[in-house]
Order: sequence, then C-alpha cells, then structure tokens
Amino acid sequence: MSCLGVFLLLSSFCFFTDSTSLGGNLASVHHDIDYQVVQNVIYIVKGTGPAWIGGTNWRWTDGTPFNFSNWGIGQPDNYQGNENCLQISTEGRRFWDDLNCQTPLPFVCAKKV
Ligand SMILES: *[C@@H]1O[C@H](CO)[C@@H](O)[C@H](O)[C@H]1NC(C)=O
Ligand SMILES: [Ca+2]
Repeated sequence: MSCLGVFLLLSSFCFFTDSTSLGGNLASVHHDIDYQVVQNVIYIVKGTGPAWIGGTNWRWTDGTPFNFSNWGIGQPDNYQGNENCLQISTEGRRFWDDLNCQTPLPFVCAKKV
C-alpha cells in the first residue's frame, strides 16, 4: 500500500490505488482541484485510460454531496439499463461516464488524513 504522498500537499486526502486497505473509500470529487488530483493519480499509476471513482447511482460512496460533475456529452446514459458506476478518464476527452460496475478497471481510493 502506498499513499501517493505528493497529493497530500494538495488536499487533505491520501490517495491510493490498491485494495490492501487503509480503509477509505473510492475517491469522490467536489472541486476542480479534486478532479485534477484524481486525474494525476491515475496518470502516475497507470498512464492513461479509465479508472473507477466512487460514484454509484449519483451518490458518492463516502456519503458526501454529489455537487460537482464532469459528464461527457450524452452521459450518463445508463446504457442498456445497466450502468451504475462512475468511471473517470485521463484521455483526451476528459469525461465522466457511467459504466457497468462489473467492468474490470483500476480504481482510485481516498482517505481523509
Ligand atoms: C460540495 O460539497 C462539499 C462537501 O460539503 C464542499 O466541501 C464543496 O465545497 C462543495 N462543492 C461545490 C462545488 O459546491
Ligand atoms: Ca454510459
């Protein structure tokens, strides 16, 4: 387990991307700065591509208000009635999309410190 220490300088959260628990939750995003931090965590850990953060049915799994979003055009679309989890992407189009929760993706967790 490694807390990505550099990000502690930017926020009061420890971000990590493995499951050996620190406790914590999938990351929630409430500000542009959180959004940048989460994207940077993904970028450092895996380069580009999508990852899970902690939104499901448009709540944050940590219970905080869902008051910031960055949906892609036409999203969330709940495609085939089967998309209840939130992926964030570091790729060119920096969007959020709802996706089937069974899709295997890396994830970003956060713990308040
Ligand atoms: C959303 O709610 C959080 C937690 O209450 C708060 O810290 C944050 O400032 C709010 N964000 C916006 C964009 O209003
Ligand atoms: Ca979708």
